[in-house]
Amino acid sequence: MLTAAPWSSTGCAPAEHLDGPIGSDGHAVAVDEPDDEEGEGPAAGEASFTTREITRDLAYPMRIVWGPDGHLWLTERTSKQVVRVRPQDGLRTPAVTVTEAFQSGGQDGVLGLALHPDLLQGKGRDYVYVSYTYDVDPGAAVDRRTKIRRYTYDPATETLGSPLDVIAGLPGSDDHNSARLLFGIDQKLYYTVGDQGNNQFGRKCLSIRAQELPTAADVAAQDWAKYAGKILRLNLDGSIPGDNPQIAGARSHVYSYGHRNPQGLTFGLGGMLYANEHGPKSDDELNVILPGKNYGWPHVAGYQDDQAYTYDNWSASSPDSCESLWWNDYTPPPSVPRQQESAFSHPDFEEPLLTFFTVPSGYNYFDPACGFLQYICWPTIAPSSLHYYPAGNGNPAEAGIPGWGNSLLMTTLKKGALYRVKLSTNGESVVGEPVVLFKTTNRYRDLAMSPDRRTLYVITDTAGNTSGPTGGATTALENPGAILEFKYTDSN
Ligand SMILES: [Ca+2]
Ligand SMILES: [Ca+2]
Ligand SMILES: [Ca+2]
Repeated sequence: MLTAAPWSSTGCAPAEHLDGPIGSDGHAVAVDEPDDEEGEGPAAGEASFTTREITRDLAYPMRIVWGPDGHLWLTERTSKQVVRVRPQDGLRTPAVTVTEAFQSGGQDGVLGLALHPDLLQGKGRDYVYVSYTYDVDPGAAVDRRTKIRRYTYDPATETLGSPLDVIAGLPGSDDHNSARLLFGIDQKLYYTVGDQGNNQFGRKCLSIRAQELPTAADVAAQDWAKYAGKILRLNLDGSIPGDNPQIAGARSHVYSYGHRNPQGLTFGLGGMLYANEHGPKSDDELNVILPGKNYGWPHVAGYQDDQAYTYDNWSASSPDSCESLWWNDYTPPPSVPRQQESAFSHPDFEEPLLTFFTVPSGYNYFDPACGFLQYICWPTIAPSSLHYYPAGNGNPAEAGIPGWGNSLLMTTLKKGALYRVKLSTNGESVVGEPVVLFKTTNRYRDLAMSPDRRTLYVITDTAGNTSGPTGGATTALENPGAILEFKYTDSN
């Protein structure tokens, strides 16, 4: 069923949703950017797109990918389903319910999704990979872990069956699971594991393990507890690739470490791997991921600049025990040890390519406009996905959207927007300022593209907090649990 959005089919979102200048007819005016290296002219701005809500009221969609069957494949976190959606009319076909999945909190359930590139290619590898949290405590208590499972798709019944566990016993939490699953161009699985939300809120007395590395004994015992705050690289059968980096004397699934909450992961030109991750109050990061490198968390947020971040380790509180303390997001009690970023030193430390956003020390994080939802007004934007937008290589059929070639696209939860970051020709640096597009009163969770890369599909959270249409914070989402279509039209 096609549900019309308040702003659908007009080819123009209401002015209050747009960042750019508004023309006399109320439509946004494309903002010219400097020409890119290919001389394509100005990059297409949001005035060049029509918008449409394909469906809504999905059960917290987490991942959306374009399938070879012309359908959009999604995970729904709270229904525990993989669902296929026909983009023309929003028709939904559930492919499987992961009954073993456990979901009770705000960030657990059925999460990651990756399609094998041979899916529906007649090669006998109709495989779909899914990640989810499950409960290993047989009693009333809950003890989450995460599993990556492979299913086989049967096009006759349009269902996923023959479940086969790729890896089990990964860290699992109700917070900061990250859980982006990517099928690599090297036929490996890449998977992000967040810091589990430790050292904050209700988990303030659990230490962050992002700097802890598995030993050979851990690997032999298949003890994956130290995989929190890591990006993993796995063989398709779950084993450890022989060419994974040897870090601190042991080879494991760990590809990179020192991560907080990396929700975006994508391959760029020449196989370069990029990730983004949520910062604390400042310093969401965009990183180039290199094997064996240390991305600094929790000792460093963003650049190692001692600006507006210190590592306050609640679990090490003394003499007052952490359990006796009240959580405070701004000024911890004096018993909590505080470390400046400059106190950290590591030969494999990598700084980010870009931050969203770094603020000076002494920055006042309190904004009365956000009331009790202060975090919505913090400088971070909560990047929720990352997608490489390739250049067309001179082929007009692959030209995509003018000026967008060799960019990274990232969705954000706060401010409900798509950020487009132009890369340099070698992909190792950023060109100009990020461009903010398609801003609505929603939480954008992930993005898929049509094969011609001219139509973008964005999924939104079913509920939650985001930036209000005129600033401040709101819980009133415009398109809850929706797929929004942004279709490029070159008629402008
Ligand atoms: Ca239990
Ligand atoms: Ca970092
Ligand atoms: Ca910093």
